Amino acid sequence: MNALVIIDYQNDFLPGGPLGVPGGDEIVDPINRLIDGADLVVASQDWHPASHGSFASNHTGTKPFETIEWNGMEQTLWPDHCVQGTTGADFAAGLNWNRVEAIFRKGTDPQIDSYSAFFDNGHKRSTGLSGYLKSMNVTDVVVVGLATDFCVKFTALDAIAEGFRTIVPLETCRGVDLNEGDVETALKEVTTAGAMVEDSFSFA
Ligand code: VGL
Ligand code: ZN
Repeated sequence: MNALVIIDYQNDFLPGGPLGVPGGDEIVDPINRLIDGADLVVASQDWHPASHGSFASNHTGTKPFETIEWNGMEQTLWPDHCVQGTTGADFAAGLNWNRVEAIFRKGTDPQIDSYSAFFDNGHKRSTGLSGYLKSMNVTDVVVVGLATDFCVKFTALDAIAEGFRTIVPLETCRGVDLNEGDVETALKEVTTAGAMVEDSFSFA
């Protein structure tokens, strides 16, 4: 049993949005092909309260994309994005959302960020995704969406740690590359951890 896990394909992460990922609008067709072929399709949704501590606007004297120490962890500060109930937090048009069986929201606790669709960044709280996939007898997970060097990366790392055979098809992901080379480094980490990073992929 395989599952397609669509990461954070939301309006605020598309070009023109406050946290627009370059080329984020170019991955619709290849993701839709995977949606058609997957046994099970799930999605994550970045879903922050306006008071979220990952927003630079909630720390005086900071600017977006700075890194600070926050609650004992390194945190990149972001522009306000994916605020609960806003259009920016809505799933972006173009994907065939009808096949999505379950949605896992993350980043809801104002005191911690959550890049992975499985756990928060402190690995303290589970979203329930792992248990859900296991209850559905999923063995193979394909991770697609935004952004390669943040939420896709940490979701893939957790998928491997949770024991899933994990595939990341590059044609279905785009990265932020805050510093040039971040995407390359992320892909190396994911590969080293045991995921299969492939240019393109299709379900047999
Ligand atoms: C993401 C930064 C902040 C992502 C979410 O989906 O990759 N990146 N929140
Ligand atoms: Zn976020």
